Amino acid sequence: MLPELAFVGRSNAGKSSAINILTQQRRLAFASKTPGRTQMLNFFTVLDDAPLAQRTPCGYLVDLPGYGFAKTDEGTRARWNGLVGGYLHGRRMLRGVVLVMDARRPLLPADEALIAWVCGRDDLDGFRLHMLLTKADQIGTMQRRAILGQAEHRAEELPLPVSVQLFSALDRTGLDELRETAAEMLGSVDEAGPGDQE
Ligand SMILES: Nc1nc2c(ncn2[C@@H]2O[C@H](COP(=O)(O)OP(=O)(O)OP(=O)(O)O)[C@@H](O)[C@H]2O)c(=O)[nH]1
Ligand SMILES: [Mg+2]
Repeated sequence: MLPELAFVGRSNAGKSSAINILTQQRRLAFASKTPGRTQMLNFFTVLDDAPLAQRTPCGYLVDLPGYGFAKTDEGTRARWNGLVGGYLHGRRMLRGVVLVMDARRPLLPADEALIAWVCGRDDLDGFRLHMLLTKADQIGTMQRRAILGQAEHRAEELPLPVSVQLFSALDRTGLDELRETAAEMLGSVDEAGPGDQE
């Protein structure tokens, strides 16, 4: 069994886009303009950074359906709780969660509910949370600073190690940082970092 890193967040936050950029498999995670597009757990294999022919899988990035989109009915919500909630709570190979939030609207009640869900895991030992403030291309420098500060402040209050960063799938702001953090969270830290080789 390989370690897993789950991308969670509100619908339309940019989870699939972040995974696409990270794995550079543009169409695999089905980024979409329609909120609620991702409906199942999608697993993407991460390869180690051995020379090309010798690469082996070292973990999975897991693209999860979003929560909190407007048209959610009871059935959809129950399905989400069962599928995603069950996965986040019980999955032993899950090493951490990347909480993807639109930098213009971070830490909404649905995000806080997700944080509470993660903090309720039986096994928080070695578990990490990474807040990915995405669509940073949509805001200016001052706002970026303020939002980063706000998220960092919230991070300090939580009972597990939390890191925070700005990101944009559009202009690739923060891509290296995300790549390094994902590798660390999967436990495959390497001086060079995966993806540094051509
Ligand atoms: N400007 C900007 N748009 C982005 C960025 N990342 C994603 N988007 C857009 O936001 C929309 C939603 O992106 P997705 O990656 O499909 O979002 P998701 O979180 O996977 O959504 P669900 O699967 O519905 O939960 C798409 O129109 C993307 O093109 C970004 O960094 N900047
Ligand atoms: Mg998606």
